Amino acid sequence: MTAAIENPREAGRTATGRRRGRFITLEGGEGAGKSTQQRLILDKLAMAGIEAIGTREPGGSPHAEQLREILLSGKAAALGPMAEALLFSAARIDHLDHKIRPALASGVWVVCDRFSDSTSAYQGALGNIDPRIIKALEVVTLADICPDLTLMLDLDPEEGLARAASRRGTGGTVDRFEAENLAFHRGLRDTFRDIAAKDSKRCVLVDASGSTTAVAARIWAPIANRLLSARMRAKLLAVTGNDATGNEAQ
Ligand code: T5A
Repeated sequence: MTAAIENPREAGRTATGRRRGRFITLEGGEGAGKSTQQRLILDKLAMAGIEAIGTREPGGSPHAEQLREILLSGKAAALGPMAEALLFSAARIDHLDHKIRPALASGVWVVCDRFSDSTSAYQGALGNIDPRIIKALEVVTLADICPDLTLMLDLDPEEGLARAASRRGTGGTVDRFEAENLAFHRGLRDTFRDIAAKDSKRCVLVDASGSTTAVAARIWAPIANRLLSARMRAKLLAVTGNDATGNEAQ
């Protein structure tokens, strides 16, 4: 027996021999279109014959959803950014343990609306927490997990906030972070761009302006190019006539 077979995780295989699921995260400012694009990615993965689930942060598991309510209502804001970072991390640990890790281990792909880069940006950079502390928190929280691909949706914050406001309509309430001023949201955009530039192996910066369809095409190209096998692309090509890598059915 070879070492690779003895250690299925290292070989990218699950214990049953199925390939480990891929982990895609969507990051960016408020109203950049992450949830919209997550739905479109899941549709396309299904067409390529890939079993995938969508999830979100904060939240995604029952206990993490309870923490989401506390965090987004602003009840934890008075405790300061460090306490908020710890609460986001606690939610993430539960989410990883109960949803993300089991899915990936069984060969299911996971598409997550926000993940650890949001803690780096919102609590770290804008909450002025020392990057070494954020890094240490990440090591403890994520352990063996790292996204295979992070799509950073880049949009003028004024446009993003306007999109979020128009979706909310007149009845809805603004959450804890959306309520921050424009300077905060501009700082966020810079921080996400910075994260993408520093970790280009994992991250792709995507222009999130323009129509939903135009953004979806920009998003799908790196997924197809980086994560899809030839068999998956062929299936997509057969179903849609286009695999988004420049190939078209004859
Ligand atoms: N947070 C989160 C932290 O501070 N630290 C952390 O560690 C984590 C994980 C989460 C909040 O928590 C903070 C960040 C956030 O403030 P949330 O409600 O999940 O709160 O907030 P967002 O993730 O920002 O979700 P939004 O729904 O506001 O933004 P999305 O998902 O980026 O945007 P989406 O897809 O819902 O679209 C918004 C509207 O725009 C339209 C949609 O139809 C919708 O109406 N739209 C477009 N319109 C025109 N053109 C396009 N291309 C469009 N795409 C979408």
